[in-house]
Amino acid sequence: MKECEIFSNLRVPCGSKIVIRVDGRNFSRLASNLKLEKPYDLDFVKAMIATGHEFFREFSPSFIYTFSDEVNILLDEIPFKGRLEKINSVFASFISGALTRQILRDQKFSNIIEESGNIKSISFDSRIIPLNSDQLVPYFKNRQDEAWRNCLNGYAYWTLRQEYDKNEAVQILDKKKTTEIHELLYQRKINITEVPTWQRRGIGISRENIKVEGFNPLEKKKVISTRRRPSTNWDLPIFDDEFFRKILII
Ligand SMILES: Nc1nc2c(ncn2[C@@H]2O[C@H](COP(=O)(O)OP(=O)(O)OP(=O)(O)O)[C@@H](O)[C@H]2O)c(=O)[nH]1
Ligand SMILES: [Mg+2]
Repeated sequence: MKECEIFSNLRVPCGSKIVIRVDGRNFSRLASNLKLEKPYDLDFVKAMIATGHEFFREFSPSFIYTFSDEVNILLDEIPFKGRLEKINSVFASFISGALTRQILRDQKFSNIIEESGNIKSISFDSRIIPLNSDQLVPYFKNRQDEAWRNCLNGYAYWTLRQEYDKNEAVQILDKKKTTEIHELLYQRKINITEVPTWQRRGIGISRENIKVEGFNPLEKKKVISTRRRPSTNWDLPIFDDEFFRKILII
């Protein structure tokens, strides 16, 4: 029956970089079940970041970019001989498993789960985006624009929900321009341009050179060496060529 496995030969194009983007399935329900803070829950965000670090240790990507329930993974070296089904399924299941573990490790979340006794399993969808070198920065800029839209709309929606019900809040925001949403928030004492950078621009994980102190037993003295370790950037700039030149070459 091997001949029925008709997708098993699909492979990513040779020579291109790839991004794998995983996105949480029905995380609006998860957010409600876990009683996440709105619009941002720092404990949930930390669980997503810890998941990213676990991914880094296992698969050594070049860069991870995350906001809300999505994780963008940039790979230089294509794993599993480029087999599409294998990459998508392994990565999505790895992220689901790792996030589940991180959530269960959090005392607040595990209490909520225990009390409700009704939390559905976490799952992610996954897609592969082959990119040539000219498309890499525009891709990440596009995701960062989405993070910003998500931030603006999230603040606007949850702020209005303090005064209105769901339908009214949606209706008020319908077809509003960005400047009008800024104004709406400003009237309610929220300056959206001053909320934490990670909420507006998302969070990155990349390898950084860090100095490590060691001991040389032959010479009996301290030595400083440089290691490359994954590091979380909570204060990303607006993505540009320069940013990617630095993180991908250093
Ligand atoms: N309250 C809260 N919700 C969050 C947070 N991060 C992600 N979410 C939720 O995750 C959802 C992500 O949006 P989507 O991916 O478009 O929606 P989804 O419900 O996951 O639906 P599908 O991806 O289509 O399965 C948001 O709508 C939020 O409900 C957070 O920090 N706090
Ligand atoms: Mg989702």
